[in-house]
Amino acid sequence: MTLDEATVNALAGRLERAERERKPVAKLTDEYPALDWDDAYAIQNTLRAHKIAAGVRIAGLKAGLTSKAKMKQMNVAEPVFGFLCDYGAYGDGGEVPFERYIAPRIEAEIAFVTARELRGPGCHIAQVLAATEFVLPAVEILDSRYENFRFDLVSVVADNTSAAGFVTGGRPRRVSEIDLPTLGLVVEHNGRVVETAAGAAVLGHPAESVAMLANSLARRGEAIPAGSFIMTGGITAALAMARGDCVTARFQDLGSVSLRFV
Ligand code: 0L1
Ligand code: MG
Repeated sequence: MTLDEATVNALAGRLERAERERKPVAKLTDEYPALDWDDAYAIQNTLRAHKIAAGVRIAGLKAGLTSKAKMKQMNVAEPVFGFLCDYGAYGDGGEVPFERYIAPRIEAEIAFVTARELRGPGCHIAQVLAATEFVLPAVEILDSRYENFRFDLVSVVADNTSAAGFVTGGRPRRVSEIDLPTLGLVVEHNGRVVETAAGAAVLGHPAESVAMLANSLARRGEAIPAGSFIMTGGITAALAMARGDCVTARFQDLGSVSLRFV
């Protein structure tokens, strides 16, 4: 850890303001080149504490950069973790106000809802599957608070992994009823198929993403509480959105999720 508490607080406030006012800021490592993982998660946690103090409810947790497509797109090798806010939740087929965001992108994901607490270290896929109530299809809305998409991994973690919103829908299923790694996905952008993939794109098995989240939280003495909603990371690369754009993500066995930017 390289930052003191006052700086962590000030940087969390900077990112919070950038989100609220839709005014992007320079990536934090421009000013703090030695920023490390502990600094980044401390800023993210402070951001979360500020939001909770302001009345925001935490709607879930997320893993990001969990697919080869995303890792290649971002030129990184490690997943990152963040949280989801109640004000970012949209219903299936919902209209998303474009002006709420700086430069929104979307990605299709498989979401888990847990029935029991998951605690690392050593959490693995079998424990995740045993603790899962159901899985359902989802689309994440990403919006970096950094100027011109210039960021690095630690700056992204501080900025709550670009989390901005999410849409769920489709058909919840028990994990014993489906094969998550071979589950197919088709993403349509304005009616045209632009991405095809399978669940295995997420770390070989989307449940691995949940296990890694539990193990990452364990390093900070935290666990995934029972009843958590968890987005496991984009199965495909993220797609940039413009006002008026429609997206439908069709998942094998899980139904579809759609949204429109208005
Ligand atoms: O959900 C994610 O994959 C996190 C992505 C963070 C970087 C970005 O804004 O694309
Ligand atoms: Mg994501």
